[in-house]
Order: sequence, then C-alpha cells, then structure tokens
Amino acid sequence: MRRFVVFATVFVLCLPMGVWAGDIAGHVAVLDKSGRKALKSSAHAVVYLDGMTVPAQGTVTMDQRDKAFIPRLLPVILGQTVRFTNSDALQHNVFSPHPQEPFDLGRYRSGDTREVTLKEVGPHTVYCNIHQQMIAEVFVVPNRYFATTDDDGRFRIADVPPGEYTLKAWHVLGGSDSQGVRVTPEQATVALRMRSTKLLKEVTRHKNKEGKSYLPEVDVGDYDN
Ligand SMILES: [Cu+2]
Repeated sequence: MRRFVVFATVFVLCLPMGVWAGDIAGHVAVLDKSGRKALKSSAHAVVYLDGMTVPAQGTVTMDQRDKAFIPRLLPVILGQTVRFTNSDALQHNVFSPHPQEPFDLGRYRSGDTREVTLKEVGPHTVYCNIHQQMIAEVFVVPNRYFATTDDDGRFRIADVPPGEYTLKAWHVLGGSDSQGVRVTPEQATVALRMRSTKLLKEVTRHKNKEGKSYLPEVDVGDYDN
C-alpha cells in the first residue's frame, strides 16, 4: 500500500510538467549579404534558447561521405561528444580554426572515427585539410531546446517549460537574430529575420590548416597530412 502511494505521488508531480510545457514555432527569413533578397533555401539555421545552461551527455555523429560532411549543420548540446565517422573509401582529416577552441583530429582512413567535445557555445567551423569542398558547422547549444530550420525556414521547439526566454538564431552564412519569447502552455510563434554576413564563395574559398591555399586536388594516397 505504501509503495502504491509513492508511485501515485510521482505520477501526479510529473503530469503537470508535460501538460504545461509549450512549443515555440516560427519562421526564419534568411537574406543574402546584400540584404535585398532571400536565399533560395532558409535551411541550415539553428534556433535555440539562450540564457539557460543545461549540459547533456551522449554522442552525436557527423559523417564524411562522398567528400562531404553530413549534415552541413550539426547542433550539439554542451557536454555532448561529436563523433566524426569516415564512410568514404579514402582518407579524410577534420580540423577547426575556431579562435578559442581550435582542433585537429589528424588524418584517418575509411571506417575509422575520431571524437571531440567542445566547451564554447556557438559555431565551430570544420574543414578537411585534404578536400577544400568539405565544410560544416558544429554548433554548440547550451541546452536541449533547439531546432534547425527546413528549406522554408520553419522550425519548432517542443516541450519548453513556461517562462521568458531569449530565442537566438544563427545561419551558416553568418546571419543571426534574436528575440524575446514568452512561453505559455499554448504555442508561442516567432518570426526571425537575418542578413547573411558572407557570400557562399567567401565560405567555400577558405584556407587549409596552415593558412595556405589548397592545392588542386590530386591523388591523396601519398599526400602527407
Ligand atoms: Cu577529406
């Protein structure tokens, strides 16, 4: 009988959290660097609640396949480990020139993995030192309340506890925006708008890990990293 009472109490305490949590849904408009027109796709923006640090555990994966990082934008909660897999038949490298937290995972072959755990909230650009076209963003968010946009710029963050928050958004071409949002048991709707700070070609013409231009791509079999 006593055990039953304990179970029943837990159930009642847990129930209101689910009932009272609200969703944040909205739209991010991503303009080009000129600010005059919208990008064809508003995907590859991350939207997250700022000002609440709740680290998480676990591992999220960034794959390397067909000489590309997949996905282009990988959100990771503070504390989680990023695992870089290599699904190609050739070797890849992963490095990041982040000003506070740079890393270089070396060069490794098909089927191997390397891992990194990052401490700085925000974007960490990653490249491969062998293939210039390989570009991705690992974006460290401070808690589990985040979402990425679809092609139309839509997003939804589910089950947010009621309260006042700052919602931030960041896009892989450098645009950012933020807005205050009040979450109630019902859905909060937010419209964000940002202007890119970079052209696509400014992103793709990056330097290698020595700060030099990439050589034209050659057979990498003997290319010493
Ligand atoms: Cu590569």
